[in-house]
Amino acid sequence: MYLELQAEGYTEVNIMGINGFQYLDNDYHCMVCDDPQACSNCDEIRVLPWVQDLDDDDGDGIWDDEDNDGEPDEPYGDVWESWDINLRDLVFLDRDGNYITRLNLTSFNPDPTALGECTGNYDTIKNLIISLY
Ligand SMILES: [Ca+2]
Ligand SMILES: [Ca+2]
Ligand SMILES: [Ca+2]
Repeated sequence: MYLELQAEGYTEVNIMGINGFQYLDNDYHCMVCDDPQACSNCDEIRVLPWVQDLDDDDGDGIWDDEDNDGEPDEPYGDVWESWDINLRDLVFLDRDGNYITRLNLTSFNPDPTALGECTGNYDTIKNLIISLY
């Protein structure tokens, strides 16, 4: 969708992923598909940026462990916590960074070939992005 929007002239649209802090140690290679040969559910390297949320209240770029127990002081990262994020939430911001809305992709399959009640989800998302442009 990102590449489609770019090709259609919506060159200032940005889409990025923010990995949950609680998934810090999970393998991310299939998510970003940096090695398509190693992953069965992706065919080509993905172009969207993928960043990692942290619990980093002191802002030093390292997750907080003030009590030195080797465990994070808070279970959720700062972005996921402050935005009350659930896994697979897709959050829409306008070009000024204002929150517009969100939907959850677990129950809203964005696959353009999706059938049944998911038919059209891809276009719904794309049209929402274009309406915010
Ligand atoms: Ca925090
Ligand atoms: Ca820190
Ligand atoms: Ca700790």
